[in-house]
Amino acid sequence: MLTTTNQPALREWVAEVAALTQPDRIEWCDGSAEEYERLCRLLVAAGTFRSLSEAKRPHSYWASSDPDDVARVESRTYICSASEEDAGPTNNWRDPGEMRAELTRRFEGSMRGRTMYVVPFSMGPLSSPASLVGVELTDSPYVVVSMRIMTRMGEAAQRAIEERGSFVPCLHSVGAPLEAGQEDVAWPCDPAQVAIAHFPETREIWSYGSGYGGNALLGKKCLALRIASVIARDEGWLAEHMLVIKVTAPSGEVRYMTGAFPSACGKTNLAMVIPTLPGWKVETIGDDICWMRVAEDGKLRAINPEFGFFGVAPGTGPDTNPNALSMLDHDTIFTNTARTEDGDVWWEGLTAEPPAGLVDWQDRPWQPGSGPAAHPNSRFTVRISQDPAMAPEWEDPAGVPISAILFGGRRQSVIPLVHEAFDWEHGVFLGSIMSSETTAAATGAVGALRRDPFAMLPFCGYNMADYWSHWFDVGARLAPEDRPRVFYVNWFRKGSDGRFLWPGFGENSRVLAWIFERCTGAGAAEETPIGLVPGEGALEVSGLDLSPEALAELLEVDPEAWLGEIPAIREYFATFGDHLPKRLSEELGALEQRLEKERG
Ligand code: GTP
Ligand code: SPV
Ligand code: MN
Repeated sequence: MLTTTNQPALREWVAEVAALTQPDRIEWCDGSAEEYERLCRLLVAAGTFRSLSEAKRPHSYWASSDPDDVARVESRTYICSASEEDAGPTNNWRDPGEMRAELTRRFEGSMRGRTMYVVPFSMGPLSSPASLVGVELTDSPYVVVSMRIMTRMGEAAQRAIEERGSFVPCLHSVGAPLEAGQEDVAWPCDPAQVAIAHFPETREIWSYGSGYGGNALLGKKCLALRIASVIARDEGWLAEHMLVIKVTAPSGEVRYMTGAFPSACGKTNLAMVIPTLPGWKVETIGDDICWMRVAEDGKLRAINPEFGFFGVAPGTGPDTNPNALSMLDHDTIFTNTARTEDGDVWWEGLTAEPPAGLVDWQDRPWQPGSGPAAHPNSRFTVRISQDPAMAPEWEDPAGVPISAILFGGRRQSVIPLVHEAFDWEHGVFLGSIMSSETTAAATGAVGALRRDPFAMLPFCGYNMADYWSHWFDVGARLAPEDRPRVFYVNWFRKGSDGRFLWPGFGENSRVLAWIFERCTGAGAAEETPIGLVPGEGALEVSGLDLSPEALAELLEVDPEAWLGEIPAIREYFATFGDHLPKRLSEELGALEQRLEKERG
């Protein structure tokens, strides 16, 4: 077991935080299997974990959170840059000095009666200079075991930190100190006082009050996206909320693609999709976060900085995502799913019929008709290595060269199944006007349409308009032939009966095949005012149970409906004032003109 460090900055910071938060004990985590086992046993004893049946799902656990701590809390997520303008109109800004003072008060004594764990971790392969290393100080053993799955955590990461002499400090407390003799609860937290604060200039993260997901596993959204996006802006690369896949055509030719879809809009599913189109193969590089750099060979190359998946359980079934199901067979932590009588887990979509004798995500007997048994944002935490579809090169520190970038979201109308940008600049425009119906991945309304540019609305650590400029700048450093093609997909268009028009999941491979062929020059496209759509017969639909009318509706570009979106986009762009890249207003004007011409 590690006991301390020769790294003065780390030693001092740990001592400082311990003096502030007053834990009973400090434990340095080495990331070993023994440590993981011990903490899981401790979580079982505390009632946070239940062991699942060894026969059904070996070495797996079920946790049920506090009902007020079930998702990311965007309204309490702050970017504390020195200037408010740097955070921009899409972020909650707080003055760094004031936030620090306020949080210092909250953290004072917040770990009393608990253990403070020192969790060194690396986002990205340990050997790679492109990796970012951090240390999370947390009073939650649930966070520690989750971080061991989600990141490269422990002794080797600590050595890397000692060699580099720097790290991103990530302070986390569930905010539930225990007084002497006070009994603990299964899921300690302080929902009323949640705050997830980022200090971009000093590259620090302070998270208080929540033990769930992106609020608490600070390597993921907080470091690998919000802080990393700021570092990427300064250093000339891209930190993105994107899946990364390797697509192999029947010819054996390979292309790599990334995809930015908002939370709970299909990244994990597309990352491990099994194509229905014969001869095609898709393998996973990453399912949620991707970092891209202009490499020495002139290509835009992507790595996945994560080590695990924190994926949405509901909807994961044998017909939708069989690779995920086999990956979840063992060594998985489930949070807020339902539980079966025989010591297994269940969620909506796992089987057509719920098994008898379920308990719901709050550990109460469940009756049909009483609402979902699993929380809609219930999730699995599992090592990437358990995904049977991982591409062998997924940990290559050089990254994979990207040929196509997909944007997407949930839109029941207007947006067609797929369209392609005319060029890189138009592609950046498509990313900037993305909108999607909200999901259970964040607290608040579900199904409300909102702008979510590049699927980064909750994750961009600086002014969104400056982020768009940054995308233009990165594109300008790529030779035209090395610029990835940009596409916009929508699996979620609905017919007049309110049902999804497109079967989705494995059938999405048909769209991937068209995108692939656009990249190799083989795919036919037709020009519309919004971009290029598959030409007559270019989208392989044979064998699909899809009427010609439904297909027409899926690919329809209605100029009237699109013109209807323009004023809202213009208004949205105006909120960025003079930070808005001029090119984006020009793209908007050009789109409007093309639409008016089409309407006649
Ligand atoms: P985060 O982890 O929150 O970033 O989400 P994600 O983007 O990885 O989304 P995920 O793949 O977990 O999918 C979220 C939900 O959308 C699940 O319930 C899926 O079953 C559903 N879903 C994914 N792909 C499709 C699709 O092609 N069609 C339909 N109808 N639903 C889909
Ligand atoms: C998301 O909300 O985009 C997630 C889940 O990937 S969480 O890690 O909770 O942010
Ligand atoms: Mn995500």
